[in-house]
Amino acid sequence: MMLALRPGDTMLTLHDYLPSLNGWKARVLLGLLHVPYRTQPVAIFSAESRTAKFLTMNPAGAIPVLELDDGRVLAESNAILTYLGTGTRFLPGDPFAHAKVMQWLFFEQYYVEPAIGTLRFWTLTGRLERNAGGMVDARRETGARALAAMDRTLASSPFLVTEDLTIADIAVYAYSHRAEDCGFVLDSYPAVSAWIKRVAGLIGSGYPVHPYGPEALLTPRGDVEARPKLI
Ligand SMILES: N[C@@H](CCC(=O)N[C@@H](CS)C(=O)NCC(=O)O)C(=O)O
Repeated sequence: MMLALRPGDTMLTLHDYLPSLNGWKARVLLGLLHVPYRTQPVAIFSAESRTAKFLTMNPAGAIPVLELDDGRVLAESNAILTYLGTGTRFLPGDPFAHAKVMQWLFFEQYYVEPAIGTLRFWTLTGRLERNAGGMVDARRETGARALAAMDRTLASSPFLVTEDLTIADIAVYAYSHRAEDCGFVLDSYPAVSAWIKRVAGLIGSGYPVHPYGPEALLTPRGDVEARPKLI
């Protein structure tokens, strides 16, 4: 299978917002692959992700976006992982194992990011109270379901798909390893806790999780509130 990129072949630009763990996924894989890239910061809380120019790169108006040398652009964190991972040890070429990786990438976008990622964002930026009730309860239930599903798989396997780290682990780890930020108890999921240690050891310490800054906090003016989902 062809590599999408060879180190040194190209200079990529990652349109990113540092506290985002969706952006973090791309940063981690670029780092593990030793692919150099520039960062273009996007002030998502000042609507920089909603300008006409940005919307030509990602019609959904969200980071991360990977821009190639030739101007082509790719949005959605897990599509970026798939592109960068193609032909590398982080994405198996065998069709079944490849599809299993996709299973976990879709799982992450349905059960993990919208539940744990959103609850974490609400918790850390003062939005939890405002959304209390059904909105929060449904996400707590989905997040717990996700962690339980991961725990079942990881009870008999060191990683989600193969005997080693793949982009499935990077994607699912991103928000789940910070689930305690929004009240989940990871000790209740022993196989997940052991996997988190394993993945952290392989990723290393070079990819910090950046805290949300004051720009992300809910303001009494309410203008930030009016904006769409931000995690
Ligand atoms: N499913 C997308 C979600 C991307 C996303 O929600 N990005 C957030 C930051 S984590 C964003 O840029 N929000 C800005 C906005 O919605 O205006 C992915 O995995 O990349």
